[in-house]
Formats: sequence, C-alpha cells, structure tokens
Amino acid sequence: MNRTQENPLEDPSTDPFAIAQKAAEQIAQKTGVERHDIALTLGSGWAKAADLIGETVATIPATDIDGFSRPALEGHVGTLRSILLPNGKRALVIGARTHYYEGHGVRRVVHSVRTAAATGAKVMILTNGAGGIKDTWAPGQPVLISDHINLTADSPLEGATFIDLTDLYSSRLRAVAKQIDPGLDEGVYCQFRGPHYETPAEVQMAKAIGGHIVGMSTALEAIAARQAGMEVFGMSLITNLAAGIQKTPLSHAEVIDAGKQAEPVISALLAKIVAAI
Ligand code: 8IG
Repeated sequence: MNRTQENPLEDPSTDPFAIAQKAAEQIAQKTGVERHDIALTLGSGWAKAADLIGETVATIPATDIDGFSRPALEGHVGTLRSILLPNGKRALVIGARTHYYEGHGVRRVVHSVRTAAATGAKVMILTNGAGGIKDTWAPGQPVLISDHINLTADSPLEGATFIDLTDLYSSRLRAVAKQIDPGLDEGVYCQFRGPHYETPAEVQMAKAIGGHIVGMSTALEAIAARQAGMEVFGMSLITNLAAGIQKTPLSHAEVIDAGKQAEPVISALLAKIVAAI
C-alpha cells in the first residue's frame, strides 16, 4: 500500500471536511471529551506550554486519528492532548503539524485545524519557530503575528470560496496578550514554501513587501481556521535572525537550541495568555 492510499486526504474524491468531522468524533471517543473550546498547535520551542496550561486528561497518538500523518521533524511530537484548563474550558493541543514542504498537499497541512474546528474549538492558537527580519529582535524572543503574506502560491480553499481575511489575526486576542506582556512586539509573517531557508535577497524582498517574520507554516493554517469560523491567535518564537540579517549562516541545530533555551519562558507566557482568553 502506498502513502496516497493510506491517507484519504490525498484522494481528491474525498471530502476533507467529512474526514475532519470523523477525526473529531474519534478524538471525542478516545479522549472521553465531547467538545473542545480552544485548540493550540505548538511549534518548535512551544511544546512545554502543554504542561503548563492545565491538567492533561488524555494523550493520544495523532496517527490513531483519521487523516493525521507522522510528524516529519524531530522536535515535533505526534500527539493530540486534551487538557482541562483551570477556568473549566477544554483545550486540544496538537503536537503533530504537517508542513507544506512535506509535499502531501495543502489538505493534509490544514487537517489538524479543520479537525480542531470540528471538535467545537472557536479559538485557534498557532505557534511556530521562525526567522526575524526586524534588527531590534533577538533569538529567543516571542512576537505576535499581526498579519501574514502567503508566499506559497497555494490556498487551503478550493473552488470559488471567497473568504475575508481582514483582522485574520484577532486584534482582540493580541490585545489580551499585550495586557499580559506589554513588551510584546508584533509583525507580519511571511510563509515561504521551504524547506530551505531564504537567500539574503529573498529576505530583503520579504522586508520590502512588508514582512517581519519568515517561516514555513502558519499562514495556510490560519486561512483554514478563518474558513472554519475560528478566531486566530498567532505567535512566533524568533529562533534566528533571517538569512543576511544575521551575519552567520543558519543552522537547524542552532534553531533547535534557541527553541530549547527559550521554551520555559515563552511556554509560561503562552499559558498565561491561554488562561486570559
Ligand atoms: I525556526 O529563517 C525557522 N524557521 N522560512 N526562515 C524560514 N523558516 C524558518 C526560519 C527562517 N527559521
């Protein structure tokens, strides 16, 4: 059996929303939690937040759920966790991100978001590790995503589906975060296809068109979240300054290391934000 046959999302004749609905039903059954209120995708550097936001009620391997694939990257844990927050709300933590550069198609990239929406979640928190363009930023710094530029030349929307993306990254939720940490800066996230990092010239292009953060995830997920009617909150951990902004070459090991260093601080910050949502 090849991979296409294994994952129904890669069969164009299937309905991705029906598969997300089925996945949500499996999550309810396996976690014993009927509905979730909020969902979080924890990218590189953010995983510890899952331990801080509340009491874990259930942890399930994502691969037990329809449409989920194994994570491609070290540092991305392939689990789904149901967490009871101190305020009584239910959070679904997605530790299994499929990146666009894996080449399995955009339906698989946004399946976790669509599944989260089908579990009832009204707020989607998207986090990532990314490169920073603003020269006032330093590795280890968390920043809010205020808007995005989608440079993948793709969309999770199919057919004539016209969705408004004004205030895609909820200004209400950004204000909540700034109340908790008034020092938080924000910026425009540019999603590149990857998996290579940018050339310095591409980083200058991103800067010239209004970008401040360069990454390989979040924008496509945010679009799908908005299509599903969710309120979106995005945060990037700046693990490196973008190519050419920092004078040394980018190394994946350094990126992972910066994430590990910053993890306790940014995870505690995210936990406080989640409690205030
Ligand atoms: I972590 O500098 C991380 N992810 N595109 N560029 C892009 N993605 C990233 C980067 C970066 N750092």
